[in-house]
Amino acid sequence: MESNPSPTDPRGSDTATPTPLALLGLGAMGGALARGWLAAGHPLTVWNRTPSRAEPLTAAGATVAATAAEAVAAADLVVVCLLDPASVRTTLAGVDPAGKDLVDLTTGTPAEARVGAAWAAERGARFLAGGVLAIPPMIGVPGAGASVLYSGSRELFEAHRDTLAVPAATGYVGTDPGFAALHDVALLSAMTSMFAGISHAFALIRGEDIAPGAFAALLTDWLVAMAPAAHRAAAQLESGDYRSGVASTLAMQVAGAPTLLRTAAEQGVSTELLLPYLALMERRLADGHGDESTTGLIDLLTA
Ligand code: FVH
Repeated sequence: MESNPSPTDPRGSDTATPTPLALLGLGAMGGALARGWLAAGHPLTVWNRTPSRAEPLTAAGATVAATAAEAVAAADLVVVCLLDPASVRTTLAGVDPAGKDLVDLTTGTPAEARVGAAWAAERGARFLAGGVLAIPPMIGVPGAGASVLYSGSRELFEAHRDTLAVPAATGYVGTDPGFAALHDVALLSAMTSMFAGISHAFALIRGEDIAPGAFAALLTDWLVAMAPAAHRAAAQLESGDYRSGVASTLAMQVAGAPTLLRTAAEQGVSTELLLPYLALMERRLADGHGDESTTGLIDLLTA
């Protein structure tokens, strides 16, 4: 585990020494990355399965390769940003990556990233996996908050960190090539549950004389105020003591849950997003942990 995986600030568009690189994949994300490196003056060779997607980049200075193999041959640093691990396998089949520094930003599972790393190692390439924490419009925009968490070859990361930091801030989370994906998916999973909560909250107020915009401001402030719960959970996981510093016990939260359900019923809103979490809380309470925080639910999920 790295001591400080928090992404560094983006280096900006003009501080990295121009480094030739190749990019496979010019979808929404790949295209945004390409524009970031080109704007910063990095010589860029691009390849995309559908060649027409590369055309707009030629005006910005990109060299278009006819094949993935040709693109890989064009630079020591090769970035891959394709739809999924299967498309990466298809694209790299028959490509010789020997001696290359391969950076795969394609979203996948930790195990899939480890398979990619093994594939690269068997062929004499260094490998770094990256989990992109951004949507395309954030890429290359200072202050927009785009970041990429990397894991795998630390030597590769150190050698190219300035170039990698051009389109998005960088963080390094360990030598295990699966860790970038694990961090990425863990964060995306938390985001998914947050989106579920936002959906339920808006469903409750829908049809009432409440302005969604005004409610959104309250909701945002509330979610930000509650976010430090992650640090409290971390401290309890590290200490193993789920009772320390508990402000809202599990018993209290289970007691309050029927109000959430009755309100949903009054408003004609489905409880399908709430019920799985409430059921987990009830199970933990039934196991005799009413005086703890909800950190113990993690024990149930991993049992
Ligand atoms: N866009 C986003 O909001 C998210 C943000 C977080 C990270 N994700 C991941 O980034 C990867 C690329 O996503 P994308 O947004 O660029 O995706 P698309 O615009 O759909 O472009 C897909 C590219 O992959 C190529 N491709 C698809 N299948 C194949 C294949 N069998 N062989 C070769 N290339 C393939 C596709 O080519 P084409 O359709 O233009 O010919 C695009 O270049 C992804 O892992 C996200 O989860 C983005």
